[in-house]
Amino acid sequence: MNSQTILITGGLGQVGSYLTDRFCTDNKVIVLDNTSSPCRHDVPAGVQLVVGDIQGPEAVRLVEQADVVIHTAAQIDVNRSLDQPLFDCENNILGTLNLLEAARRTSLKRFVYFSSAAIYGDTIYTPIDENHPTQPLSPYGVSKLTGEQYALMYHRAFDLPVAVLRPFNIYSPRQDPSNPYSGVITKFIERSKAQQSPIIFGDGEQTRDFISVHDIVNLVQLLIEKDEAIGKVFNAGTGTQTSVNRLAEIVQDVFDSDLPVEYQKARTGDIRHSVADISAAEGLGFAPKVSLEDGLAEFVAKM
Ligand code: UD2
Repeated sequence: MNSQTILITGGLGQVGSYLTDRFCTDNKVIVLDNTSSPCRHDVPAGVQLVVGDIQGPEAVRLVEQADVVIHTAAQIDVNRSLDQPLFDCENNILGTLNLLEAARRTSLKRFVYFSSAAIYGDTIYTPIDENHPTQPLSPYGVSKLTGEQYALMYHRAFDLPVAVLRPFNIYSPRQDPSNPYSGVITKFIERSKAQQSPIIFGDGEQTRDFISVHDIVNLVQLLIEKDEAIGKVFNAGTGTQTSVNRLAEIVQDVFDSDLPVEYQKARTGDIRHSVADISAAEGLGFAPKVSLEDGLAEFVAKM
């Protein structure tokens, strides 16, 4: 990738911070972040940090300077979206639209939009391909889907070179453990560190497609480099489904723990099975590289 000016919205967040780390060595990276994410990181030397909102005029100015926009900034808490749907809508829909509208007047090389597997809602069939019905179960799912629709419409109507990513369950050691809604991997690791049993909601036979943030970064790089990605949506998963019971076993192996697992009542609305069909991403040359075992070992190495 030749050196470019890359604007990363949400560049202090769990995913944005890894994108910043990867791209800042060969590019000029500008991070726009409102510092609402509890996962804060030192911005690497040479990266410009602008504290501000994606809905504001500052965001417009920064989009105008960029060759590439990677838009990860969002209200990401599903439960908060249920409590405050207007807040979710303003951040995720109006914020995205503000960036797209600024991008429309530029000659951007790529606008990468971070959507979510939450847009699919209940699983009708597995593996979930990009044509699977979209029936979101939360305002968050609706706002992510609406953002996608706007982005793809800007491609069709205004020729904006948009590419859309639909991540499944992303994990990384930078996910904030104090957030009650952080992912199951972070939860299991935190409890194992404290020598407590993992808590499993339900029978543990529900499955997820857990993808390391490093594989997400690799896929984003392909979305920027490959023109075939323009105007398309891509699941970001590994194509492998892992049950929560199996995950607990792997975490316990990593921590060399034999504490019995604790079972509690299943979460209301929990999806039973989720696994991505990643053929579209594979068509761009994507292949997930980080196994769950290796990804979890990285948590221990960072302790
Ligand atoms: C993921 C996303 C969420 C939303 C949703 C849409 C993450 C962290 N969350 O929720 O933002 O997009 O997908 O479908 O990626 N579990 C336990 N014990 C725990 C914590 C969780 O058993 O201590 C179970 C939980 O009931 C679920 C599974 O683990 O069956 C995964 O839970 P999660 O919160 O990591 O992610 P998920 O898929 O519910």
